[in-house]
Amino acid sequence: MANSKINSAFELLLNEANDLCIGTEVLEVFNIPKPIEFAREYYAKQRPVVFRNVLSSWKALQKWNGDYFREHLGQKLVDVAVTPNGYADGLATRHQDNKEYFVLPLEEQITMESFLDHLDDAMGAVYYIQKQNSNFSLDFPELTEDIDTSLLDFAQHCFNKPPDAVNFWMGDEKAITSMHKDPYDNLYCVISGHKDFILFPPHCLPWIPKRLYSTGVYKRNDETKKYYIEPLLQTHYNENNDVISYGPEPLLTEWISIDPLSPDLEKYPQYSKIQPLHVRVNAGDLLFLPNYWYHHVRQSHKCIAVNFWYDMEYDSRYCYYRMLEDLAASKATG
Ligand SMILES: O=C(O)CCC(=O)C(=O)O
Repeated sequence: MANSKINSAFELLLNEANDLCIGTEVLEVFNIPKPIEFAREYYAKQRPVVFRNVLSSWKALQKWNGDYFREHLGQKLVDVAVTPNGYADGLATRHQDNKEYFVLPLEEQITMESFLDHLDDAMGAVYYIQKQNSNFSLDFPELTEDIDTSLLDFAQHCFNKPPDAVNFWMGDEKAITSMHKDPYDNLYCVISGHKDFILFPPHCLPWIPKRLYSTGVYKRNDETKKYYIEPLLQTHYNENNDVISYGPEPLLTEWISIDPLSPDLEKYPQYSKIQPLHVRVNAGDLLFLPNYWYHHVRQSHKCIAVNFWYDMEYDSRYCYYRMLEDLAASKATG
């Protein structure tokens, strides 16, 4: 199909969505809804909504902060993501070849006490507890009683399955999660501080540039303590799924090219056609973020959050989305 035809179809998509107010606001609600209300108004329509101040009965709200963790979990080993610039899983230029890479963080295990010291070191590297492998359930059993998950039943009834992962997040204002989307419906609960989300609905895909990047990982030089990017190579497996070799091809990762905090509109003029949504989620608030919504996240100093990821339903909406991906890619390649 000619690019001009694809473009006018994309324009139709955006105009229809805007006329119908689809993906044009983040709703605010001041109570926990009934399950049927959540299912009908938010989940079925895949509308993001912040439930304000609904977590106040959680003990975590009163207890969790840097001082409490230092006193009660000070010697506990925690897995942290370390980066020189605050972008764990983000784009950065590797000066050796002046090429942009998708870079994974350096992963370290340190004590909670040492982690908290790093958060207070304004000049140092950026430390973030952000392992998305259900690290809350796996690594913090001593904190689970501070969270009453029955409060989330209104949504769990609707998802009709347990969460695939429950993640714990703690970091400072330099830690930024670059824009991406997830195949999960997300209940994001802020316990201390605030998080600032920038959102785009899934149908904005054609205007959000992305491409394949070589993948790297941050390493730290033992002597100079300087960080550098080490390129990663593709892994090759045999028929039993054992690793047999690496490379020589670089490992590639598809990632979003634009930074919503300073979009390069000369390079990506199409991005100006879409409007980001901004929402601050404060301590005690719960954000329902539907699957495949693009999100970019910043936070206040020592912000603490727990989120619940539920596997998305692979329904017709997903199929339309895949078609859109294919159309946008065929347009990009001409
Ligand atoms: O809190 C963050 O930094 C990122 C959260 C996120 O990306 C998610 O919950 O999917």
